[in-house]
Amino acid sequence: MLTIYSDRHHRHHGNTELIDGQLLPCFEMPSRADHVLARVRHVNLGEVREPDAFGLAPVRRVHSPAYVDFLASAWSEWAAAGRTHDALPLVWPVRGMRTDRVPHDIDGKLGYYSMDAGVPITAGTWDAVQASADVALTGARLVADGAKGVFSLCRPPGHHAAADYMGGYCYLNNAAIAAQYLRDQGAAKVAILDVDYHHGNGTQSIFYDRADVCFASLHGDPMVEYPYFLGHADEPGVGAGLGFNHNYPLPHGTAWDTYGPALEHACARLRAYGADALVVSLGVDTFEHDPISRFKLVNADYLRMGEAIGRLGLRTLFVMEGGYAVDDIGVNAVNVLQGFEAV
Ligand code: Q9C
Ligand code: ZN
Repeated sequence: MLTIYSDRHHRHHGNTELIDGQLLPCFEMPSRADHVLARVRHVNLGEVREPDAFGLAPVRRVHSPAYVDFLASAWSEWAAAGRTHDALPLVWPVRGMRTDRVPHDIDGKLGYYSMDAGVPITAGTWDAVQASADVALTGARLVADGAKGVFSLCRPPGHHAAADYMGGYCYLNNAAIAAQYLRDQGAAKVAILDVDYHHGNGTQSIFYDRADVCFASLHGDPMVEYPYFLGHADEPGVGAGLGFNHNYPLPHGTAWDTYGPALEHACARLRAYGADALVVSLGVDTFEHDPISRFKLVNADYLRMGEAIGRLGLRTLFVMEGGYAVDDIGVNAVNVLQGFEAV
């Protein structure tokens, strides 16, 4: 399988994350992608190729112009305000507050365009974020041109980012941008399967009212897990999109005996949908030793996961999302790809 990778992801390296009341080093760190790339090379998965530059037009097919402009200028506005540490949001417009006016001040903008504080913006973030979208788009073009399976080794991840907000380590929604690109290249129907431990709230919200992209997600139950405010089973889609959104909230402690049947159920939905192509949001934070997650999948389960995806028989783009057990992230992600290829 071909892997698309850019080392420009190194330009995004946040310093600190507020978690459990503590300021800790960011779990979403550059070594994550380095370990996955090392594993791709170790098992000779296939050629590793640099992304092409697509510019912002395919990004704007998914994200609002104002949000893209915000991302592009956030660091320079932050630096112009005299700040030297990472830019981070700290106040949000919740129930009853005004969202019809975008503040002029960078602190107000950071809150307006985010859902949480897990999104440090550094001097190199926008460059890395654009490279990550290009990695997804390059893979999508290869799939559109007929490739059976391609791995877009994206970093930073994307599935928490919606049309006009960032969150959960995500800035641009790489999987959504790729899915939209596949549509624009002629695929009538695109399926998205999100196996990251966390609900793909951004992807769901982007396609929630659409029938041309069907979204299925397996994740920690939002009653007890981030992102808390989306991802329940009773979110079927709206309008034309009714019936094209499928959530599988699963309890803490979920192991393969529960996960496998849920995955088969999700795959059956996507099979019935009759997609022309599949995008997989490939997070491996479902792993038993993931430091911020509560599922119990083991290394070999990722081979089974890849086989189940492979049995769909669809042209498939794998887009890297989460996974924070750095020592195992490469084995687990590449196991999915090898399971897929073994079908
Ligand atoms: N107690 C992705 O996997 N914080 N994002 C969770 C856990 C945010 C994860 C706190 C996790 C975001 C792409
Ligand atoms: Zn995740």
